[in-house]
Amino acid sequence: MGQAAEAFVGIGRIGFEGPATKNMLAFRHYDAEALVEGKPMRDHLRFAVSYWHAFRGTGGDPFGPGTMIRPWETDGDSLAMALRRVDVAFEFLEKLGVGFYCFHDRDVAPEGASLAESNRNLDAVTDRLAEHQARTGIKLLWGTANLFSNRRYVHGAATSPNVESFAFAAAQVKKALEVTHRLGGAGYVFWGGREGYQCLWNTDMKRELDHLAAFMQMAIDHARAIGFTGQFYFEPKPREPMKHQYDFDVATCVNFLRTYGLEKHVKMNIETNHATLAGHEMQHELEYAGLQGFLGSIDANTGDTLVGWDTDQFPTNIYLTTQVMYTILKYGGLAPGGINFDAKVRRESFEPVDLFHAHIGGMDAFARGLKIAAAMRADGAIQRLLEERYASWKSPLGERIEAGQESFASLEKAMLAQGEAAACTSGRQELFENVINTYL
Ligand code: XLS
Ligand code: NI
Ligand code: NI
Repeated sequence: MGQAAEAFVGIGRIGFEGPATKNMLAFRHYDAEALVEGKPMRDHLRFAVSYWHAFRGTGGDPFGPGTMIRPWETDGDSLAMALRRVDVAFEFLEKLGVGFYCFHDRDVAPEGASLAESNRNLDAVTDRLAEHQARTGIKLLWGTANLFSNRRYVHGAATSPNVESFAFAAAQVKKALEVTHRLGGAGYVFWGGREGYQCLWNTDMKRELDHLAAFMQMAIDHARAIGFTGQFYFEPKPREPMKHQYDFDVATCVNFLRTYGLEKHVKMNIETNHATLAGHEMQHELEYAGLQGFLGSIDANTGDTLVGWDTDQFPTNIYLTTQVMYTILKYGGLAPGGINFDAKVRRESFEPVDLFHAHIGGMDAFARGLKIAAAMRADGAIQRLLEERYASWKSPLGERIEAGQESFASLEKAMLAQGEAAACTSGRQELFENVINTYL
């Protein structure tokens, strides 16, 4: 590994300086070693940078090409460039002070003219990634395969009507799993990409779902065969690029996994902007995954309420991060998952320093959310209000119903004797909301 030229000139290691600092290239709230509920912030949050957005994002949109100024991008999609880019990426990760990164196979290494050449490219880049991981201690939170950009995946990969698209995707995921394993990855993500449909008339949905399940099972089998013990994740998204995607939301994914007997192996990787595209709040998706035992990892970002698309913006809303961290603490944390910034700087934010501002803001927003959530839990006021709301279930009648000791007949008897149910209590939504604002 040669001595690479510095890419982010003039930017040093981002440090914790506290809320009063005037330095915008510093953390105000994220203090990696600080203890929250007895655990260092770094272990609660397990931040990861997305290789695809941070190092492959160009700022292109349907109306114009890329705008990003990246002085190190001199050599297109060549292998030499891919190797140099790894040096740049690790300089960024180290300076930012995050513990993890995530990638798709084709983010890190160029696709070759054949599968064998693509695999060779990936091996060469994996060597370089491994060297930097060993040097810095930075780890791979999860790997994945890009099964949606190449033309062969025009109709999907595991759900394609064309069998060899399925076969090629299988070969690609086999390799991606081996690389993830070699890099000690803590997890592997399945995100549908084009696994869905544009038109139901030309789609055999049952067959496609069966194929998707078979594909996942083969991936799990191969992972076990090579000794990969990381966590598998399924990442819900209702649409984009397809009109409908089979991984629509958490409830849909959980149902799919249970239907096909995959539930022991796969948890959810929940993305904020995908939750909102599905018509849910992120808190809903986290809560539902948590109560079902499927809360795995999160892709942190946010959408724009005025734009109905996956805009993948960096999260800065403290209310949102408080909801997220409160739910995560409630369900015992994310590890071996983490918080991956699946977010991109705006097309108009085209300078390298903007990558720092974006991640610092996201990390600080989550650190604040964590501190606020912990304060709420320590104080217990919300928990007490919640218990009060359900207090009637602590009555002998409530306890008997919850214990399965009542029936329609016995309940009818009780209500006939009484004539009317006891008056309902107020929901106190505004009180709950006001209490939450006392912590912000
Ligand atoms: C796209 C998805 C994707 C996954 C990984 O919308 O969020 O980036 O996280 O394939
Ligand atoms: Ni994502
Ligand atoms: Ni997304």
